[in-house]
Amino acid sequence: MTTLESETAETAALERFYGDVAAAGLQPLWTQTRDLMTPTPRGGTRGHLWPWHTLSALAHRSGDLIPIERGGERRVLALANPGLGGLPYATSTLWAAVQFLGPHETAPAHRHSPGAVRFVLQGEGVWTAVDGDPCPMAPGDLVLTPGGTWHEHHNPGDGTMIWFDGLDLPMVAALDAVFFETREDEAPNTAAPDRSPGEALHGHPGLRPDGVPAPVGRSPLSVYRRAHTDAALADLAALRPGDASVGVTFTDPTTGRDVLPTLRCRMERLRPGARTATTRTAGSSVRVAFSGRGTTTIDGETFTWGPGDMITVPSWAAVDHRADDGPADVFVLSDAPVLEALRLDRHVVVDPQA
Ligand code: GTQ
Ligand code: FE2
Repeated sequence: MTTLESETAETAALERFYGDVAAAGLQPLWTQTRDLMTPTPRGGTRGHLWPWHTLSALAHRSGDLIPIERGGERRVLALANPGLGGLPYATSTLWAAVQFLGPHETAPAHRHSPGAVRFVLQGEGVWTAVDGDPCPMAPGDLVLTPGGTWHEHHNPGDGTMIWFDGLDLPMVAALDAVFFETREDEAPNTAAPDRSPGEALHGHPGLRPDGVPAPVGRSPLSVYRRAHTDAALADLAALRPGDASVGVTFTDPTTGRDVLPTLRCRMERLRPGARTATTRTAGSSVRVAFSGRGTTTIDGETFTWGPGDMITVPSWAAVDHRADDGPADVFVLSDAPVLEALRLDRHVVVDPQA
């Protein structure tokens, strides 16, 4: 055989081999190592901003056009990250959405294995029953509906409400562990309580009530009030006048751990005029501006935000924040508890606070 003939034979053998490998339902690692074993995380999730004026306008239009019925269950518009190929996911691990509840409406009772948190943006007088515990909702409040808890949303009043929904759905779906069921016995759509029985029992810092076993595997507190978050941040900011930002993490009062096994909820207060340190964190997050205005830089791209705007931060992106004129409060949802449980958590400071 000439050299040319042997090369041709080898090429033909290789082609047959790759064809047989594919036909056998196999793929060689050696052709794709660089895409799979990236030096640092390289998912599809992009830094992106959804402005409040768009979210709120479309949420209101959904209220005019779309009834809440069984099957649809919820009037929810999900943030679809432009890097995730049309999936209704804000990041590769987090579901984020705006939910609209109109006057005298009830979103029917259901439960599911994915866990959820709600952070209220606009409206009043709405309440969510969490395993029967009626939790009032007002702007800045956080309401938990952990995986497996029955929940229904009630709006007995004449106004509308919009809140932010955060779920671990992409993670639970990746694990093929999504379960969902409905129930037909919602509570009557009566006025919201001033506070939930769960709050009366478990909402006093550092005090565990006698004779009340906490529910197993989830926080007995289903609503966290804005007044408490605000006071905690004000006290923290007063103690740390030099810091560009202070933050608190919402926790289960019985364990001190994150509110859900999969989701971390935080509130950050940015001091005007100072930039936070530029950092990279493994795991993704969604930031919901609550009050004030500012800018966030994600891998060199600057996003300017105000109240109600939502921003996705991809894993390992270099990110920093700055409030503009006055202080700014930002609610942050992340998958950090999962990375920590799996010992995948990493955090570096790229550039210290300026
Ligand atoms: O309010 O129960 O954004 O079940 C997605 C799924 C909200 C809810 C969402 C849900 C809900
Ligand atoms: Fe739900």
